[in-house]
Amino acid sequence: MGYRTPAHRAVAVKQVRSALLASRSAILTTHLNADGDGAGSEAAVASWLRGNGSEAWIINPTAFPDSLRFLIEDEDWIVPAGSRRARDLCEQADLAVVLDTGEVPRIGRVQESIRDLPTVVIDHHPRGDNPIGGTSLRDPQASATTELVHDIICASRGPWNDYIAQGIYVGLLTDTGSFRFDNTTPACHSIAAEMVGRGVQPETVYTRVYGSAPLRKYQLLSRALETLEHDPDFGVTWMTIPKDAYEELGILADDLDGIVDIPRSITGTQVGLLFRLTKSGEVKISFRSNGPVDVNLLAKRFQGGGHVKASGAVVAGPIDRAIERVLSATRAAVAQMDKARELG
Ligand SMILES: [Mn+2]
Repeated sequence: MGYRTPAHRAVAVKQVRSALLASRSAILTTHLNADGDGAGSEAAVASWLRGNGSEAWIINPTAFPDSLRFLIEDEDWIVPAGSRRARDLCEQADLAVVLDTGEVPRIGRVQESIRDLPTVVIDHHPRGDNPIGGTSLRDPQASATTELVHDIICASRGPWNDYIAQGIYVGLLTDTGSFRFDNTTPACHSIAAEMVGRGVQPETVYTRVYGSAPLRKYQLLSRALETLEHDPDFGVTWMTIPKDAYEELGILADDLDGIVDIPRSITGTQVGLLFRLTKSGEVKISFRSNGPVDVNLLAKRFQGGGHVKASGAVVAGPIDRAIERVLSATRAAVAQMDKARELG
């Protein structure tokens, strides 16, 4: 049973492919705090465009995570936003490619740099309130943005290389929680299999992505676990990253990857939450759903968003007040869902 690009996205795949192939110099970007799918998409698109003889540069709104640098074929392609070089490259570019988000606020300061460029969006998030314009390939049915990137590269028959295959694989791996979440589709496994056939080594990739956490991550986790709380009546479990530990240990944003899966994994949990105070004194919330509660809708009530089962938002402090507000909205969402199920 071979994989084929689903018919409903075939037209958009071709439009985006044409826009990409017409570019001589493209700026690639992704959402704040790039994850495996954002960085994997950038890695694959950059190598593919370079393989076609175009220039491709990666300019992200926040620092490119050190733990994902191995994905990029040539680290010189990564240019810090706000630098003189970034400005020059944006001026010379003829296209901006936004990956793994389609919303203006999610690309932060990069929005200003690419304002005058034609834009292509490749994304699998549900459309939000502030969409980026231009040519787009958006499909929430895709398990990861790299699934869409795969379709574009297939529609062009390559050229392939190891970095393209690895970037696509890592997007699928990380966005499905290592092929566990319900966005793990036959398509996702077929494409992953194809990438292994193209030379990706699952164990090597696993070790680089998950098997080499800095000690500080677990030191932080042990402090955070002391805050773990569970409300059995509503199936809500939450945890807070202690601010002093965060600072003392020199924690980086990507050290927090996966920590929200702990409250989510407690028996009886419908919604898992992680709270963290940011440098600017706001409170960042990660939402994870195990059941029918749509945490994209829930996060939207706090001007955030994401996916049905994984989303985020940032609200004003102080943290105790933020936790109170978010918990009460979460309990209400669970109660509403339980009621709908009783009636249904
Ligand atoms: Mn993604």
